[in-house]
Amino acid sequence: MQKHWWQETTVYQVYPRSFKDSNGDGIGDLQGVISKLDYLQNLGIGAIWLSPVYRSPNDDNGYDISDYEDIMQEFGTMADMDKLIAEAKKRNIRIVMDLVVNHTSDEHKWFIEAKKGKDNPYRDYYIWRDPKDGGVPNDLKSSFSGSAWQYDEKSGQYYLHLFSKKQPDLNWENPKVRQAVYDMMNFWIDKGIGGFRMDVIDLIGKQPDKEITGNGPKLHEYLHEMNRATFGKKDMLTVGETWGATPEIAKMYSDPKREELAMVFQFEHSELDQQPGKQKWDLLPLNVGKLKAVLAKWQTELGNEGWNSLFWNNHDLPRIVSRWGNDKEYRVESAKMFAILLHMMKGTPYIYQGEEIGMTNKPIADISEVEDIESRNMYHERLEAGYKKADIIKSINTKGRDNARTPIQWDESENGGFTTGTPWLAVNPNYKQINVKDALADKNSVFYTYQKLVQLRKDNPIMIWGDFKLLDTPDTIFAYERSYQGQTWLIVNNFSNDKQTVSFDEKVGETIIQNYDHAIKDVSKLELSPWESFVVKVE
Ligand code: TEU
Ligand code: CA
Repeated sequence: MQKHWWQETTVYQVYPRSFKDSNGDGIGDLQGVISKLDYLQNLGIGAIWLSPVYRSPNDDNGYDISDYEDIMQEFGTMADMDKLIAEAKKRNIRIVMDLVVNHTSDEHKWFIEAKKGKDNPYRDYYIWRDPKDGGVPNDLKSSFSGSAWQYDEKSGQYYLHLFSKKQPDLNWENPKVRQAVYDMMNFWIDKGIGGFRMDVIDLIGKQPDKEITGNGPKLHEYLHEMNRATFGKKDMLTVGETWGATPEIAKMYSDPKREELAMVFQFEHSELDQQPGKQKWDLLPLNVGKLKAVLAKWQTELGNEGWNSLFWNNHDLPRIVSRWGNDKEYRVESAKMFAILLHMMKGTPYIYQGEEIGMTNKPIADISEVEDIESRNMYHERLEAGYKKADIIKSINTKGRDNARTPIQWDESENGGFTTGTPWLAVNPNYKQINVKDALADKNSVFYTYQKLVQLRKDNPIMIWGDFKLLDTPDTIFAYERSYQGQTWLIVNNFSNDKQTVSFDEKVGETIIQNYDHAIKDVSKLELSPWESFVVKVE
């Protein structure tokens, strides 16, 4: 397999709205990102996945785009964007743009035209259907609650929106839509970006009349066409967001021979703490044994026909240290364990902003504190359906997207140094204890574990190319080996609040990284501390 920069690098996701506000309006912006590039360079990352910065009315925080070739007013200007790309480049950081082309905003000029009538040239850019028996065309549901069909008085037809009604789905069967998307991608490629993260890309092959949304029959044909028309010859980082991927499907996207994408985000591990067949709000405790089985399967099944992306967090998921770690007694230990466990696996690691200092979920007491459209719509839907308010709030506190969207805590000053104004979403009140400034000043902080992992990746090809083998241990211990060119590393993680004993046959040498400071010499009888994690060379 040919080697690529995007296999060797570490990616950092910036959610610009919450990263750093430069002008006191309470909203993070591009100048804010530019002002923190030195910090990111110090962390060592090689690419930034930038959540959407395009012109948007912000019904879904920029995932509803009204102009793909312009910048959201609150975030700055195209000149700021060009500056960000150039300043990042000076620091060997590539900018990976978020590509949201399953849908546009209803305020996009294509949709404004399309709404004008059935014979408008843009009508067929979207998906319109006649009513059925005086109601919606079929039972398709929106991810943000309710029907996926919205009635349009003027034409007497419904349009499809798999997300909010302000996010009408594009009609990928229309070749003009596809060409318009490719032209737009080339506009950005010409600016010197490093790639694309492709929002819900597995939905573009949908067949609404058959109620097929994910993994439609023409999905891979479209992606191959996109590859050829845009980034194909440019060695870019392209990562598809694919909720419904199995390893077999992932290989279809990322087998180099097929000329589609570099890799995908798969979410199988992320759905283990919800009741099977239900929604993420229907909570279930994590079974660590299942998590190990799922991750090990993905580690081994892609072989040379695919490449993994590794992540615990993003702007849609609760923070890992609160979700599966212990953000109270063992915040630092468990945050470091998740870091080591993830970065030692095979694939390209992604760090979500704030993860590198062990930021935590921010609990809310009332729906008035929630900004996210997904949580708000679910709240009202479930209230009407008779759920108890306390249970809904519990689901939001456990799984709601605002958990990961609170502003970055830069220092101990008011609003965590994120803004001098009123933040668009309240800062987590723990900013006095958890912030970047303190993390940088403490050589034992979570930050330095991340920094070290990023550097280790640069120095040790075994981390990138080594084979993965899960070791047979009790459920609460997640242990595996990586092997490359005659060398083996042993990675041991105690996934629990309790001490654990475990033994391995290996003779071990040098310690590569660990989250406690006692020496690791003999692994034949180990007593692991809570959330202990270490990596040692096998002799
Ligand atoms: O997310 C896709 C998606 O399906 C999420 O809404 C997901 O169901 C949920 O948040 C998981 O808990 C992408 C973006 O990442 C998300 O921010 C957007 O809201 C969505 O697409 C629509 O563009
Ligand atoms: Ca601002």
